[in-house]
Amino acid sequence: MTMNRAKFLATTALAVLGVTAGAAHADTWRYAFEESLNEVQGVYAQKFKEYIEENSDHEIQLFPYGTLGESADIMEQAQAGILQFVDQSPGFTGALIPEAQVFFVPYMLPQKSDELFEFFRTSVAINEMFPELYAEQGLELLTMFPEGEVAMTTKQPVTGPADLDEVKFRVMTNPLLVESYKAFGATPTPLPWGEVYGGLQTNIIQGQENPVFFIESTKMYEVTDYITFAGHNNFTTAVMANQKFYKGLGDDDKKLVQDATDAAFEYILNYQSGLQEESLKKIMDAKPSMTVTVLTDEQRAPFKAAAGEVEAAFIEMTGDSGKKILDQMKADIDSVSNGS
Ligand code: 6CS
Repeated sequence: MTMNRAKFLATTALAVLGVTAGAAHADTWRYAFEESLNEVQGVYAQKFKEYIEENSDHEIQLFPYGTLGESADIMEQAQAGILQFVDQSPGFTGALIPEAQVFFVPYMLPQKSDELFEFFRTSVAINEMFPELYAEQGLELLTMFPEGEVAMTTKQPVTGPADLDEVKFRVMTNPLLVESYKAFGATPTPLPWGEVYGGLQTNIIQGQENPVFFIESTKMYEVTDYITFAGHNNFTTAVMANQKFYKGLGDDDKKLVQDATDAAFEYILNYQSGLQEESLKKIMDAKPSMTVTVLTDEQRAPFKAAAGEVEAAFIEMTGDSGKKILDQMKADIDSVSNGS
């Protein structure tokens, strides 16, 4: 057999297998997240999928909340390489990466959305320091993005910490959130998401916090009567890839994943414009008796005063490494707040 014929046969065999020299494989990648398809994480994931599929032969399979378990389950699956991509919020990552709890120091993140978005785009802590910490857990941190201001929903009115006395308040399974709600005067109760609606219904817990879109879509308003804005935080989430998978990608696929991440990031920030107002309106239409309160500066003051205590607890939990992240976050926030 001449070389030309051998080459012809080999090329034909590869073509039959769907492989041509230099072309990328068409793979199926699995991506799980903590919300449903039409909630913020799901909208982000759909945009990511759309970008990947429009710009390559790869396919993304999406696994919304509940299809593969709770947040802790999908994280384990991503670390094990069963999933290529996962969205897990720092609210659940605290046990694995204690520094990720920094997002629960109250009143730290900017409140104005343009400053908040610019902070997420430019933060050295998020874009340079956190990736190293996630890498230690076998994860490639692709992005972090905000999902909206968190509001408390409770069965009784809240105008100050005294109103949270004896209130069993559900928090994500995160030691610093426990400290935060202790400092706010409540009895914090860490629970996975799946237990929250039933817990409120049966009065095992009497309060919880979440962004308004989530309070609406998950019908938290059915089992609570008051929504209170204390302005203490914005819900942050994070998207990661299994690191072994990511490192094994060719340069073109790595760029594809990065570009899809960036496209979905900008999309999800725009998507959130007006979302809180729309969601509040839907809640009020569904339950006109719901009471919505935006605390005044004076009413917020005692919650703000608790922030120092929470920050001290964070440093105690995380030591030098946490302090460096906290200092960098503050510097990143200052630079967007000062417009420099
Ligand atoms: O509170 C929680 O557990 C959930 N909240 C949001 C906004 N997303 C996912 C998370 O599980």
